[in-house]
Amino acid sequence: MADYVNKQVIELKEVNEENQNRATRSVKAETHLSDRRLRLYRLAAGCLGVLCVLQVTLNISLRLAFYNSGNVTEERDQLQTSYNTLTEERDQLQTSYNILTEERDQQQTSYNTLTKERDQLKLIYNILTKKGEQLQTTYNTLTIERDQLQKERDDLMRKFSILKQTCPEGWQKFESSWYFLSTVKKPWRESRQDCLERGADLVIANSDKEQEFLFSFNKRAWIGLTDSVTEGTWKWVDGTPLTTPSYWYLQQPDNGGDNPANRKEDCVELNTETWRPVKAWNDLSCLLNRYWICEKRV
Ligand SMILES: [Ca+2]
Ligand SMILES: [Ca+2]
Repeated sequence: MADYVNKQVIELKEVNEENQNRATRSVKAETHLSDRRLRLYRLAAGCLGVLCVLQVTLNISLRLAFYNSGNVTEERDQLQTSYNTLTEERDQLQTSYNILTEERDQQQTSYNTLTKERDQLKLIYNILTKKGEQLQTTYNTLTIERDQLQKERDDLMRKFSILKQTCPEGWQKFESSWYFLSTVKKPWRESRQDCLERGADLVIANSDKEQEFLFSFNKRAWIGLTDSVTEGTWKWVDGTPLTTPSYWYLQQPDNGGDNPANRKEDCVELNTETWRPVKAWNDLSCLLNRYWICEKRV
């Protein structure tokens, strides 16, 4: 570019020198021309020089514009390339963003569905747990009722079995036992021995009804109660202590009272002098002879 400008300047100088030479030659050749014409020539030469300067300036400007235009185009192309690259990357990013957004929405939908299913399962679990507890309670209740029914059935079967059995001769049946009233009188120990030989023992009164039944024999008879081991501690012949109910007569047991003739009283008879069945026991000397009542549970 600089070379081109220098070249143009040189050409301009050459043109000016040529014009000056021509003017000199014209002055020499035409010295006779008038001053007016000389001034016209000089004016024309000056104009021509100005035109040459303008042309050179125009050429330089055009070259500069062209050169600049070339740089701009290259930069524009680079910018266009960068723009295209960025646009392509932006589109790829947009596509990735859209895919990720769609996947996120799908994950969110799956999460919501799983959460809903979990809540439903939890609700079902709670309902089943409650029903299980109710069933357990019902089962426990039914188990208790079943055990009670089995016990009642066993009792009924036992009573039915007793009812089917026939009393041996001389025995009487009352509820779940057989009873034997002796026809002779003996001391308490011999009386008990007789019962044992019959596969029974002296009677044990467990209830008002049984006591009333024994009283109905209307005999002064031994029962299976004694304090012969420890005075004042009454025990049945099966070893159980006397608890309620007890059916002592008035002021009994008295172990003979203050009368030494009564001796020690460690065995119990039924007193038929009273009119109250549940107030009929009297302690008496075991050596005295009395009827006796045997009892055999069946
Ligand atoms: Ca006594
Ligand atoms: Ca007495």
